[in-house]
Amino acid sequence: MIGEAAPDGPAAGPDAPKLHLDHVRLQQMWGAMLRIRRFEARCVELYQAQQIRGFLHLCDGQEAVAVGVAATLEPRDAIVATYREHGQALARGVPMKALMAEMLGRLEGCCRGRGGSMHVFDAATRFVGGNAIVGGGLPLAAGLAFADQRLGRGAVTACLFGEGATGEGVFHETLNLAALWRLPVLFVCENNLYSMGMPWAQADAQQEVWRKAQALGVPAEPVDGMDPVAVQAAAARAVTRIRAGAGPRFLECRTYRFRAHSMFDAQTYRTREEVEQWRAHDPVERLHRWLLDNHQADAATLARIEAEVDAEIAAAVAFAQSGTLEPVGDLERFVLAEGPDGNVGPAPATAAAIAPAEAEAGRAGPAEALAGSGASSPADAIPPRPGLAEAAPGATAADSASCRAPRVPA
Ligand SMILES: Cc1ncc(C[n+]2csc(CCOP(=O)(O)OP(=O)(O)O)c2C)c(N)n1
Ligand SMILES: [Mg+2]
Repeated sequence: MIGEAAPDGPAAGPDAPKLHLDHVRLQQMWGAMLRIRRFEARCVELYQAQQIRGFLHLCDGQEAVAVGVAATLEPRDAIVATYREHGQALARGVPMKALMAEMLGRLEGCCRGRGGSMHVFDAATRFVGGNAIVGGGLPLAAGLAFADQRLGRGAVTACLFGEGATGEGVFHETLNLAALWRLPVLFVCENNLYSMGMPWAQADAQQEVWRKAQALGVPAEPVDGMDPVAVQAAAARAVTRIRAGAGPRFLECRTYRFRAHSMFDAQTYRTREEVEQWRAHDPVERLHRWLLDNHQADAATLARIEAEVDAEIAAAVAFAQSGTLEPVGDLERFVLAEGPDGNVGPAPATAAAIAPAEAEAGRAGPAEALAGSGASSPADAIPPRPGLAEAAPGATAADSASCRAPRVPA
């Protein structure tokens, strides 16, 4: 029931806090979901007016998951998402103006307009994308969490994905390693019952997604994904345990998308009746009604929040529309980084990351060096660049060796 935390599930621990939300927080929660709903509705209009191009996947119906999960995270934490990520970006705190400008492909966007709807990224809020590959975010989240763990940052990575991703091999590989190495990842599956036009009922032998995670050694529980309070309560319990070093946790948030998979979808795989039945659980409408019925808000307060949301969206659209399109001459910028000598090479972060492997490959014989390079013949192999290892101060071959054999944390 809205406003009350669900009883402790299997992912809960003895020190898990109870969730107490006052009326102000519940009103904010409603406002946060409405903000996402209206933002995306405006995106549809801009898409139809051909101001937003490419693909557009809406989370219409799934707002409670984004809002409930984001509420449990701290600034040091990270989020890894899918192509259905506008709501999660907004809930995380990616500025709406920068997000709308990104949607319109403007230089003022959070990725200079280069990411667009499916690849929203924002370093300041550790919103690590936006990923078009189903399941692609899972190993990325594990990698981030691995780095956070080794650097002792105490951060948690929330990884959100659809139930379709749990059919990918990478789901099993990632959860296995996350459990083995006790990585600080909160896995959040948004089970909206469909992968494009494929009903979950016809796709997987295990209909209860959380049991798949449980089988891989990750404590898991199902959650009402249409109730932001239930999601926040479950996520808070899980995050407490993860931060305490107990390893990953998994939530299956049972939810539904009211609109099409993307903008081109005849939706022949489901009936209008089914959509209407789910609309009775609409998280935005439901919390609105609950706030009024339980005297946690009056109509004037909710109308004021609504007006603030609309004004913020109007300002974001105006900002984006008056933004700049990147000059064609700049298109090759950021593909390769310019060095002090004006020559181009891998960007510094990439160079630092690959330096240990390059140093190692440089010492190995040709056959060994080829083995990890993906090249089929010596002619295809990229030769180690002399001097690259020195470009990454402190990076040594020993580092790369220790990366291969991580210790299980105490
Ligand atoms: C590896 C891979 N396979 C197929 C696709 C095509 N594809 C795009 S979205 C999608 C459905 C994914 O469904 P789900 O994981 O449940 O997420 P939802 O769209 O429901 O949020 C598919 C198959 C893809 N992008 N990546
Ligand atoms: Mg799905």
